[in-house]
Amino acid sequence: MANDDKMEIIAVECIRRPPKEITPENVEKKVEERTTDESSKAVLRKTMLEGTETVWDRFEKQQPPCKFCSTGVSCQRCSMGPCRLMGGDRTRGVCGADADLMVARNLLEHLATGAAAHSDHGRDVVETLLKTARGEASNYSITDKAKLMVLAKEYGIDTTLPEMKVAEKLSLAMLDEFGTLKGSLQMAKRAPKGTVDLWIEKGLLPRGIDREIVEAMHRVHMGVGAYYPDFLTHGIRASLGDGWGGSMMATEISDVLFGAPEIKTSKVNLGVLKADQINISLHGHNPILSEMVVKAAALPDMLAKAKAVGAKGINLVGLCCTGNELLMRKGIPQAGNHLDQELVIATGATEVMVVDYQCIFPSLTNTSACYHTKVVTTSPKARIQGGYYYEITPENSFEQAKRIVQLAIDNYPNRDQKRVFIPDQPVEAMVGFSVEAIKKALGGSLKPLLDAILAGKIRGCAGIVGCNNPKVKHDSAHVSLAKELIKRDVLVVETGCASIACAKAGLMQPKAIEGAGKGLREVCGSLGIPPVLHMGSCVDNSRILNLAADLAKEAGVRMDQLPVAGAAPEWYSSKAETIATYLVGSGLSVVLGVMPRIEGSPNVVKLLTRDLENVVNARFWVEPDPRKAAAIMWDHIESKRRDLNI
Ligand code: XCC
Ligand code: SF4
Repeated sequence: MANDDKMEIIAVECIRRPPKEITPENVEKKVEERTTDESSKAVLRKTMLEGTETVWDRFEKQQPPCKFCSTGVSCQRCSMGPCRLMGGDRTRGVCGADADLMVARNLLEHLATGAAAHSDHGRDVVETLLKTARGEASNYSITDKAKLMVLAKEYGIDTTLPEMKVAEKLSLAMLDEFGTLKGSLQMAKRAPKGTVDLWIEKGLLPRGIDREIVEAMHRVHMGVGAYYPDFLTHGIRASLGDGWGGSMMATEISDVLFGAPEIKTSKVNLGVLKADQINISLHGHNPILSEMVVKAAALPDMLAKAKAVGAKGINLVGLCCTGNELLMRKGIPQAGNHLDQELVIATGATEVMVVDYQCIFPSLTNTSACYHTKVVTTSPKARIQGGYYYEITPENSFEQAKRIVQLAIDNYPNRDQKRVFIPDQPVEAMVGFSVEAIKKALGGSLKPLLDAILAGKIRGCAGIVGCNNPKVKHDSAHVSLAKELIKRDVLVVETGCASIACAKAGLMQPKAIEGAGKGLREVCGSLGIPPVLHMGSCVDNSRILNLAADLAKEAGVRMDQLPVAGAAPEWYSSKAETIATYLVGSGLSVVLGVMPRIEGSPNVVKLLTRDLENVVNARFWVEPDPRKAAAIMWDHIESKRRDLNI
């Protein structure tokens, strides 16, 4: 099968660790240091014995990191620099920027990057709905009609119009909100009135998604502002535009197209790959393509072709947030999270890894060169040297998905069965906890949850979100933090790679209530649900916002008054910084497990960890130890309870 002629495949090399570094003793030691997940350990051991380079090896080679960069006091913004603030008489860049400005400016740039990534994904989804409505994307249809109508009402669209007309008007209204000539984002008004009033008072209400991002990029240019707190306020506004705009659109419109998730059971960890089937892993963030691969792989003639090459079937597995989208809606098994991506290839059992965008290691094609896996890129925004490129559009996605499945079938005979190793114990997980599914489980509204909180059976809720980062032992902080919190009767909701970590650890099974406190055990036990709920992908942190907003409205309080806290124990990406910032901006305080690059400015640190409280009634903490982080969150929840007299 030829690659699309738009891109020539350049052969890339398998990168190997020098064999001298590997001894039987250090393999075991390193495996134990690097990950807590048993299935990841087993395949990581294989990569080390085979000498295949992984993210952990590259991380070691980067140590020690540059201390100016890691504390935020380096700047490459203009060509009078680059500049570093080295202390002594070197406390300003060439332009005169001091540490506070450098750190604040760098941070705003990260926040804008994260907001842009989520929101551009959101726009891709909304554009797909627009094309569907106009009859230009016949592979897609409207699955959740009720949700379409709810959104249409919210946007003031006449719901008596024909369904496709409603969908067209809704997509156009949403696309309008990227630039926006009107006042502010429609869905931000889902927040309780007290919270919206606070945003208006503090000048934080986002005006338009792209507008806030463009303004951020303007502000970080040399010689615009030099009053560091302004950068942080604007960072909150741009982040709120992501949370209540771009990300929320991605979530809501994906639900309209593919259905709001419902509670279901599936399997997770590297053991979901199958030795006797053709394995295709779906990696990235956007469900627009992966939903089509699911359809294509189910075609009877594809199964026949798979059998013709000696395979028993076609097995689809998810990775990262594309995986979360499919797991939540379709129950497609999830092979792993961020740090598992190379391991999926290293099992030797993956015929094709399809990627869309975000969190995809640029070196995946090098990893695939060590095995028989073919990496297929699909977005013009995210091609990778050495990968196949099958460009996906809303119009051609099903045809391209069929080509991708065919590529996997054709590649199956190239698999070297002697090099295949698949860990044998996938873990069951109950998933699919959209706000709609949670309400349904509770009998139609959030009132029973609120009552349980008021009665003190559940002390409060915690959102554990975000990535993996080789600075933290893979999955360890997510899992320990969740365990500590449920023990204290705190209901945990999760998204992204955090949720995959806890699913792999068995915390998303109803029987995980054994580790919960008495009250939480009773509530979850009577509903037959786990104490740790999977709410979806990274953009689905908007579901957490909606849940908190609904709960606050049910209780008649602002969001910042809720006994709720957030955490990102193993975050790495700018998207996670943006998520944490829109949670804080919405009144939900957040503990970060990895220090952001801000330590070079004690003033910025103080602003984020203390003074912000006076602006949005919420703040950041940084605490790498998950036990201490749990204690911080618990204290916070208890203090909110006291303030509410409950
Ligand atoms: Fe990426 Fe969403 Fe982070 Fe995982 S959690 S490493 S951003 S895949 Ni959102
Ligand atoms: Fe140096 Fe200022 Fe240019 Fe940054 S903006 S590189 S601090 S001169």
